[in-house]
Amino acid sequence: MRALILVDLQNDFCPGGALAVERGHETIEVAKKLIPQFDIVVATQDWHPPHHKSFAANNPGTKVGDVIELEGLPQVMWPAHCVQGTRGAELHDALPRDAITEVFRKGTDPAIDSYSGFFDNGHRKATGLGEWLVARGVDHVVVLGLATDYCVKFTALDARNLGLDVTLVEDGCRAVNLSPQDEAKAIAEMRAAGVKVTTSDALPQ
Ligand code: VGL
Ligand code: ZN
Repeated sequence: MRALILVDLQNDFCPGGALAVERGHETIEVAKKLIPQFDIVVATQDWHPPHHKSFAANNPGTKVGDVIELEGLPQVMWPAHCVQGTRGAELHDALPRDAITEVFRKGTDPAIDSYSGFFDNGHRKATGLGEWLVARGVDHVVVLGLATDYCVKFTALDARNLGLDVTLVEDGCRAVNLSPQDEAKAIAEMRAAGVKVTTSDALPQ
């Protein structure tokens, strides 16, 4: 059984948003094209409390792009984004909500970030997505969304670690690229972990 995972297709990661990813909105059209091909569609939603420790504003003396240590893990400082209950945290309006089977929220613990849709960055707590997929007989996930070099990458790698087949839809992803090579590095890392990389047109039906 296959499932489509839409990673963080939220207003704040699209142009005009608080953590806008260049051409991030172009992923929405790809998602809309693929959704009808799946019986199970999962969306992840970055869902931070206002005092989340991944925000530079909540760590005096830091600025966006700095890397600090948080709970013993390296943590990039981000602008405040995807704050619970705000417009920026909502899934993009153009997504057909009735076609999304379930939404999994992440990043709710203020002390630790959660790029992956499966676990926080320290692999301390699960979101429930893994068990939910297994309970439905899912053995293959097709992944797209925002951003390639953070939440998409860690979601795909965790899915591989859970023993799932993983296909990345490259044209359905866009990267933050804090450094210019981050997108290419992320895709190479996913490939090395056994993620198949394809395009939306080449995806087997
Ligand atoms: C993301 C940075 C911070 C993402 C989320 O969705 O890739 N990136 N929070
Ligand atoms: Zn976040």
